[in-house]
Amino acid sequence: MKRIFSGVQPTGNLHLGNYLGAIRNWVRLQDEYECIFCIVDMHAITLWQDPKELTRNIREVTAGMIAAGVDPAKHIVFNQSMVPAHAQLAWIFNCVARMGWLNRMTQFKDKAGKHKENASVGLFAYPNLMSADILTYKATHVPVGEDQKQHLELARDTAQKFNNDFGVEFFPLPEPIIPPEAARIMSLRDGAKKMSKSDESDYSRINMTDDADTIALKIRKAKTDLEPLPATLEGLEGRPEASNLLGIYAALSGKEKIQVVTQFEGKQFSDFKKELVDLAVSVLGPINTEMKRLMTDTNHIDAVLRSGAERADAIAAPIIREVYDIVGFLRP
Ligand code: AQP
Repeated sequence: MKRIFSGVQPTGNLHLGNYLGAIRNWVRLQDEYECIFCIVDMHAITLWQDPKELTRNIREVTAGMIAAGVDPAKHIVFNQSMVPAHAQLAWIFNCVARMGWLNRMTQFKDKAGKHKENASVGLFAYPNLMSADILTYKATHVPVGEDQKQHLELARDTAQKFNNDFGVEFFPLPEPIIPPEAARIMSLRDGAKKMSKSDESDYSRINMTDDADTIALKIRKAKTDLEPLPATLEGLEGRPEASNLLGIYAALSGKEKIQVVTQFEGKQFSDFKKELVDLAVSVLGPINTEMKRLMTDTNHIDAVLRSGAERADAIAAPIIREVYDIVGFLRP
């Protein structure tokens, strides 16, 4: 069976972008693939995380995934640091991948900002850990958004170089799955920036933990322009905030963006926003309620993660043993 690996960082609350851009697609892929869904806590610490917050976020992200429809009984859900294979293979890949490859990664440039000398080594080597995440399970497919394409290319290059260096056909070259309706959700405060967990302003995103009143308030306060809504998609050019809000409506309703443009042609934002609030609350409300219920029983969440980690380890550990043999390490 085709195997998927996909991950989400426990760097804060899950938000609408994570849901529409990733988790909703994971739920759909569960029927067709054997899925490994990972809360990538080791990636999270490439930027400073408060330890107590990190623990809470690992549980909350798990609860959010399950509340959204990820099935931890049928598929594997666990946090990365519980399975040693990720770190073990990442080190080997640190020695396979080339500095030049990592130097070209745009996400490092974005996340390190102006002060690259002060960035952690982990942030620079992050793509090698991502390659290890995928290849330690010999995953055949990886669902990717636009922003992750470059990392998947690197994973393929690393797998290929490992195979060439050691003269083996060991790692498969993982294929991307680009979801047909991959939505890229932008900040509610700035249509040019993606909605992000680490944005300082909580008004920039709709969290999956937000209640109906908070969702309504954030949508009411979302940045817009002064024009009424246009009649065509071309009319959204140069209007990133309007385009984003209509895109959110389309993604939540399962409609094409053009249909939504036609539906709200000539309307004022105040009218459109009321409809968007109703829609967002109707989709996110049940997820929110279930997430809160799950968070009242952290023992259950921890048990889900432990069971997922055991199953993940059962796949990864034999692969790592083979890798060690290929590399020439003596092992216990
Ligand atoms: N705004 C977004 N629109 C669509 N998809 C998004 N994803 C994240 N933001 C958006 C997708 O969610 C998955 C998990 O992302 P992640 O947590 O691993 O890292 P990220 O992409 O860096 O997400 P954030 O929220 O921006 O986190 P921080 O602020 O910590 O960097 C991925 O599939 C991602 O594409």
